[in-house]
Amino acid sequence: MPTDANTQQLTFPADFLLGSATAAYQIEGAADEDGRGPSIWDTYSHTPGRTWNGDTGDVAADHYHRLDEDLDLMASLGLKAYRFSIAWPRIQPTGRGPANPKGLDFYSRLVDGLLQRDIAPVATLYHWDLPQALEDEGGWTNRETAYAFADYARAVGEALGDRVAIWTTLNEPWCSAYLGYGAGAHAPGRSDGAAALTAVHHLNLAHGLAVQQLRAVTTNDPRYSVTLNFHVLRGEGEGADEAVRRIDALANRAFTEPLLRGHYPQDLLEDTAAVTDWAFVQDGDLAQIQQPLDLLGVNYYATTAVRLWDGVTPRQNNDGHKDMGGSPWPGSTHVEFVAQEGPHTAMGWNIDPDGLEELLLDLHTRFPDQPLVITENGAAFEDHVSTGPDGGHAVHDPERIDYLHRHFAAAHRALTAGVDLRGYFVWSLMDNFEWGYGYSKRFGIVHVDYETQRRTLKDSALWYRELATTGSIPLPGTKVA
Ligand code: IFM
Repeated sequence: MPTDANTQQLTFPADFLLGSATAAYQIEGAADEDGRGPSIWDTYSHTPGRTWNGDTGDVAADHYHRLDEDLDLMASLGLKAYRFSIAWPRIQPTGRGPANPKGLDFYSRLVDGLLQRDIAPVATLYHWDLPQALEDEGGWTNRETAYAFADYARAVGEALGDRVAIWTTLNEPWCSAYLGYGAGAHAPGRSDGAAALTAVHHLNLAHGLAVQQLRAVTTNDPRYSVTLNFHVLRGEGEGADEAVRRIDALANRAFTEPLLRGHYPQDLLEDTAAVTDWAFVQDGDLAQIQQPLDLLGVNYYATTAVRLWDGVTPRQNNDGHKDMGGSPWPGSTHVEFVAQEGPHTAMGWNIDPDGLEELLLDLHTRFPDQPLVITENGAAFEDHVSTGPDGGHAVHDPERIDYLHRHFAAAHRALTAGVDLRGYFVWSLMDNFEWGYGYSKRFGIVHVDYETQRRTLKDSALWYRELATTGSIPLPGTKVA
């Protein structure tokens, strides 16, 4: 039973989007089929030592070949919306040039299949799989990549812009920039703080340009959004406020301020002055970046504890990301990331539903007119498949149900307090390639047997089906099977 379970019925509004999310490279497989070009994640995952066990997304959950089966699965769970990402290298194998009809056709079939099942299509244009050819020209450190992204957005908008309900330009640009170019923990695996900050700006610019291109070609009056992975910070010790301020600037305000307010925070520019002079920000860029957004996507999993490092004791680096030697925090070696007490998921991330409520309330206070949507929340745990006497399979995952229950209740509290929250997408629909952790971490509410590709509904999927179909968080003890 959830540890702080509500005993009162908590119901979401009738039009609240109860959905689930995935990303192209994590589930599709079919890495070199139908004209798809290589992405930075193909290169990175095929480089020895980069991912757990040398795992790659070559096959993943084979979703590319199991589209209809997976669509039926979503319908069987009663999902109101499905958040997926489009693989840029399927559409433009080298990141430029004419759109590949077979690539577009796959996503067109996906969107049609969702609409046929009354599931709202929520499309993300970029969930980290940059065409390798663009990386060869500098990737996100090259300003031209932002313009190439705008062209790609237009091509996808022209093909799907009569049917997609919500467009999201970027997923977690923090990860693309800092983990990809600063920490080396994500593709393309670079460890250069100046490159990371340059990437931050070019990703922000790409977002603004893409929104404008989409608006110019879509015909069904969709909503536009971007998804950020906010860092909810807990300061510790002397200088806690300074540690929090500094990491908040890098992690959160480096995106919210330009995207929603049209400027970079002065303290961010000053904190990173020894790393870069920000000369890559050109006149007029911020006006391009600040586009009105219908929804701000919020990804939340855990909180982050920080304190100023004393420079003597070994520096703690528990920031929740695979340590590949580089730092995702340019100019911040005097801040350390402290381990937190309490329960953790299989990722080693602490479980703190209050952090989600705080985040939603804080965003609502800072951006009162900005509707929000939780575009990712979920947890990895050690799952085991059991076989019943009738040969049927099951995965009993009470910890995941507990995690989801408590986070949904936290979101409901925020909603009740007046936050304009429009939906909640569970990460993830199915087990998938967890980036540097390969297939060692399972976030799905649907279990995937990677040998056979058999899908098994975990108990959490049955629990979520009850929530999605009734609109109410199942009361503890509710029979959902
Ligand atoms: O799997 C990822 C996803 O691709 C982006 N957000 C966090 C998830 C869990 O790490």
